[in-house]
Amino acid sequence: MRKGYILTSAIVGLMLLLSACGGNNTKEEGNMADKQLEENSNVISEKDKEMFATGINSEENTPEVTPVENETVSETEDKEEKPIEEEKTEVTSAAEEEPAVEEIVLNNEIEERCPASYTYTRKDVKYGEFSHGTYFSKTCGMERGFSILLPDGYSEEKKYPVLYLLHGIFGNEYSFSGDSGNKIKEIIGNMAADKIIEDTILVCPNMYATSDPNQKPAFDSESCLPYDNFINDLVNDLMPYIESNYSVLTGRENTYLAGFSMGGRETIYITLMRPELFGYVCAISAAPGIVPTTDKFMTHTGQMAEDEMKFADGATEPNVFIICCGTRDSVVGTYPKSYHELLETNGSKHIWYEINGADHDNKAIQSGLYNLFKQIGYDKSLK
Ligand code: FER
Repeated sequence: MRKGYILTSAIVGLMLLLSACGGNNTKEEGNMADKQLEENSNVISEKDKEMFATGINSEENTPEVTPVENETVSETEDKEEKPIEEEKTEVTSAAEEEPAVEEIVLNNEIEERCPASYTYTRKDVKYGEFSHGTYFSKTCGMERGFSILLPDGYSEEKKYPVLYLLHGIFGNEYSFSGDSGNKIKEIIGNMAADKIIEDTILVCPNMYATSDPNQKPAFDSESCLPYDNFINDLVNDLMPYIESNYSVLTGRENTYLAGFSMGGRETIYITLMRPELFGYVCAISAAPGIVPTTDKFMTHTGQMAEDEMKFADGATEPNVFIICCGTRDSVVGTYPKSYHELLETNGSKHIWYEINGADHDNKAIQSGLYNLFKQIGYDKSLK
């Protein structure tokens, strides 16, 4: 019996794992990106592949789905295994139970973990829906896509702040919207429901700003250039498009920027280059390459020299500039910490924190976004 149970569990576990990994590939482009990854790199482990772009970490995700395995135990199973039934009831009800809404004291303290009551799908909260749009990019000379999450009840009568959220390497505009495991929809909706933030629009661009439709990302300098070119597409094409086609509040107080990994790296770069545009910023698990270095993937020529990694003298700096990373990040390691140290040495104000036990994964993404919104809420409550 035990063998049968283990085998069934293993098969179901494998199926769940595969479907979780497929979550970020709902569109053809996502699959293409994975294919490209296979073709372009022979140094990346299977585990690393899953985590690029979206922060899906199958090892971290697996325990969350294990309770379902128990449901596959056949009725002919040995009676001695009865405790499994109890476990099942217990785990299922625990999974369904809505976490108590924690009494939120709105202060500016960083919390390592996003509380469960913010990642949870609450029955009394209506969440926004993602949709897809396109804009003409003068920078790239072509039509490009973005995903947008409008709050429930979005109305032209109101105006909303906007968060631009940048994906990881090999990602695209579907990387965040295609992964329900990141709980971004829930975090933004729950924090707005609790009045920590205003109803906020989320825009997820395609960060690969190339003018050659055949160019694809890879771990070499030339293939990474389009990521560094995204600053031009964002500022000159996407932001003006969003601002004239959606009901948004403009100006740095209402324009936020965040990104994960490669998106975190570009978040820091864009913030240092154009600090007057973004009032609230968070770079999560930022990838190497802002300054020259060689890591396990490639040699980076760097976007700037180490002593240039700072805000220009007299620049308007963001009200909040967070840099964070998991303590167990297996992809970018201590690069985010080195960015913090460089900024500190160069006298550029920011908040640095580590997420204990988090890898290059959704836990880090949830923590970064939660803390960004909390800091926004606190900062705006003082005004
Ligand atoms: C690198 C290490 C990590 C790199 C990019 C990454 C371009 C990005 C990882 C991700 O986006 O998940 O050396 O070089």
